[in-house]
Amino acid sequence: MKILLSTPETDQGTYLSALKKYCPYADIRIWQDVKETDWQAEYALVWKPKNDLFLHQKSLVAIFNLGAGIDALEKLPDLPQKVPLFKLRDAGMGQWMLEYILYGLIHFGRHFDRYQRHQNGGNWHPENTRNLQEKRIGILGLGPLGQYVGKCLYEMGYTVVGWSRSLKDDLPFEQSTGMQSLNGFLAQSHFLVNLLPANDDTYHLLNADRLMRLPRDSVVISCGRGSVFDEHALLLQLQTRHLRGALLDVFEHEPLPKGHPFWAQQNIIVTPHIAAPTQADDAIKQVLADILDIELGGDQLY
Ligand code: OXD
Repeated sequence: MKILLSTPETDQGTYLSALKKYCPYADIRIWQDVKETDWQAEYALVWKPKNDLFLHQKSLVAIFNLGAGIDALEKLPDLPQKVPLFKLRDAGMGQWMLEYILYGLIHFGRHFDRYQRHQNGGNWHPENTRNLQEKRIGILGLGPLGQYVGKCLYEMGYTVVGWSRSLKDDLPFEQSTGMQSLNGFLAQSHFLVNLLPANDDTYHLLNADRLMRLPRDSVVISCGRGSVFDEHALLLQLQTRHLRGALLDVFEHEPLPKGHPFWAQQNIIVTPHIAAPTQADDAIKQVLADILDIELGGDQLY
């Protein structure tokens, strides 16, 4: 089996070790090291690869995106359209995402933002705190990560409502489905968690009008893709304190440019796209299970 690995922006060594561990007999190459023009891989495992990979590799049976979001890959002009593309589903990222979101819930929900300010002023000032479980957590996007996080929060006793374009089976929490229900869903979300991917349908989905629908004092936690928000509209809602605060991990342009007003906005916490890093071991196990499925003639293509 011939496997090509290309993750130029991340440590390829950890993926390579995991591949060698779980698939010791495969012919595994890193894209930069492929010198023979006739060496053609069957499977390409990639994260933000260079476009030229697809100009030279013409025998691919499947492409595996080593992340959940395929937006960067889809922008490459020579990405073959007929080769099946797989993406990571959970592969160990769900737990990381859950922890990130819990941090945002607790930071704002238990008033740690205010206690920080009180401490700066030397003030001993207990805040009036309501049970966090009475607030509604709206999960925007019910892909594998949204479903995982929603189920965990629900099982922990939180009130969860999920929104997606189509109804998902077997979820224990309430769901809102389709564009016609979006405004109603937003109006009930005291915490809005963005787990939507970047595509034409989600671009600036949360514009000024929709952000206004969120209840006063609500909190935004964004860890899907940043282009889902109109960032100017989000900033305005935070400046005017219609929104209480935001924990933002993803942005329309990354890295977030120096001088972007989000950096200095006091009720925003900026993190550099670290909510749920790909876990090399889990990712490779998922990819190899999918390859086995293909080789056995399975039809579970994603
Ligand atoms: C992903 C990401 O898509 O890390 O997996 O953003």
